[in-house]
Amino acid sequence: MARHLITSALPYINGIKHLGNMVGSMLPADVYARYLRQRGHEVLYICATDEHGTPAELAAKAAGLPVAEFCTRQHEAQMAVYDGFGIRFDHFGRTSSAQNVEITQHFARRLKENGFIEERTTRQVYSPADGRFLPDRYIVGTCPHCGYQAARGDQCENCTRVLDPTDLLDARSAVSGSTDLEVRETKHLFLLQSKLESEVAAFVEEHGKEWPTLASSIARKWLTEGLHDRAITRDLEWGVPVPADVWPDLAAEGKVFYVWFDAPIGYIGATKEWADAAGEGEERDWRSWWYEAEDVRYTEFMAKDNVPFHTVMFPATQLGTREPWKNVDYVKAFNWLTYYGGKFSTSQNRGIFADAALELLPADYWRYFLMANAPESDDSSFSWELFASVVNKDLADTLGNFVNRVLSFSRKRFGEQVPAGHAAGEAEQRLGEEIARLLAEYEEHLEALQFRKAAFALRALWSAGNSYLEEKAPWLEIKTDPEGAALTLRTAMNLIRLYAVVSEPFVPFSARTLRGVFDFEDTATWVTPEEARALDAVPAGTGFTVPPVLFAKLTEEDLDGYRQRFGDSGA
Ligand code: B3M
Ligand code: ZN
Repeated sequence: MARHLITSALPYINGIKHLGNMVGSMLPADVYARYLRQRGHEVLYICATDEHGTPAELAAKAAGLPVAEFCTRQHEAQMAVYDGFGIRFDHFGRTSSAQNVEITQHFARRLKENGFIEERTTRQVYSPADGRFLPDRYIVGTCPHCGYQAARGDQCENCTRVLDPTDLLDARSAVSGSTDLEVRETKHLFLLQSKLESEVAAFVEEHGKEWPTLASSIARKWLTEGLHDRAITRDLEWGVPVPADVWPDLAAEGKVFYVWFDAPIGYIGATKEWADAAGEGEERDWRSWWYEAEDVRYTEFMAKDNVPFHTVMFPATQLGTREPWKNVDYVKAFNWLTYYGGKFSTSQNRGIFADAALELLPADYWRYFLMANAPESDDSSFSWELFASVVNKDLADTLGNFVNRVLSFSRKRFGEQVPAGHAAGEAEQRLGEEIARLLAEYEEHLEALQFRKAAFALRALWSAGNSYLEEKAPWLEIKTDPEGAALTLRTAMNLIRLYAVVSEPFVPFSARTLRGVFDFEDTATWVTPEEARALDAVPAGTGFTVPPVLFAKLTEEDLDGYRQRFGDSGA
């Protein structure tokens, strides 16, 4: 059996992520990791905060905090939210860790030794008042196209045109506001991706066949446009320093690596953090997951804008070391989740952020809705109306109500133990076949990382229980054939136990509640279609309790409140 390495794109440190970020990275990764663990695979799910770059420095400045302090706080805050969502990382690290600094510098050294990094002279804006070179984003001014006064040197936020700092009118430093700016020569390191182009193309050719079209087409498009050499250093205070033993001049000038150079290496860095955090007597070998790791299957999760970096730039970086680093095997990419068809926007208070979502409703509501509507083959749109209908129908009616109806009725008529009744008959036989078939489908979709289809199959499993109950109608059976009613309820309770086990990847909190319903030692981590067919794992006589309502229905009033608070259009 292969060992599974799973990573989700590293969330940027500058703020709490919104639901669109969750559904394109951490959430599906967690569903997949949970599923594989339940199937008995060895899984390592690694993530981290992506902490370097100008946005981090600027956000820290805006918060009035030293950048290291800002990142520490934000890292904790993000971790708490992911925990609330039930995201079970094996480790949630930081790209600013000592481990990542060490490995990033190692990569740079190897790339230099192999002739893939070169020092080049470039011309860049220097601010004497700040005593430093300014990255493009640190220069603000008036957009020459639309007149927007706070345009940044790389792009105008208002008209979205890409700019060069020298295009700006009344250019000034974002750090000090000084308008005394000059253009000076400076040196930067360039990654010679052009030299690695054919190797990367061969890599994409070989592995991309298996990827979803979204990922492979973006990778191919980038390759067709040609791999250009790329500056991989910046003039920032916060970042992985250029190693002084190799580039003493650049190190003395305080150059650091570009955030997209050290961020993917951060997957490896965070794995080393995980190993270094091992407890007494615990064996954790980070290298075995990344170096000469032929038995490892590596799956990455990300939104589509991150695909070029993961399928082209990071593989180029890894290949250029001439060391046997583990490359990605499968790239699961996602389109955008929109809010009523528009972009999520923090500044315009539109859309839902992960912390606010959890204040509103428990994690399982979001997890199930988001995965059942994941933007896999196309963008998908969030609306409160759709959300409420999914929660009310699938979660409250189909799963929640089934559980409560069965358990409450049985308790009322037969007491607090699973009733005995007749042996299974023809209806139970048919139900068993149906359940086995749906479960096989569910497994198949999860194996293929088809999350919408998997959620659909899971809902069909829940629905099958409802149909069976309607068909047998134990509330009528009880009048004429109490033993028959007992059989129906016993069978329905076995369905509840099956749901408890197999729903975990999507709704782990509710699954745990369901597991607690029956007073029996349930050591199964999964139920296969063959095992499910008999529906007799929970024997008659087993004690049970009726849990509180699993999912509350959302009312029109609730929706009005949400729409008011979060806005109700993408405009
Ligand atoms: N932090 C991009 C983003 O937040 C970036 C991903 C890094 S993955 C190595 O969208
Ligand atoms: Zn503009």
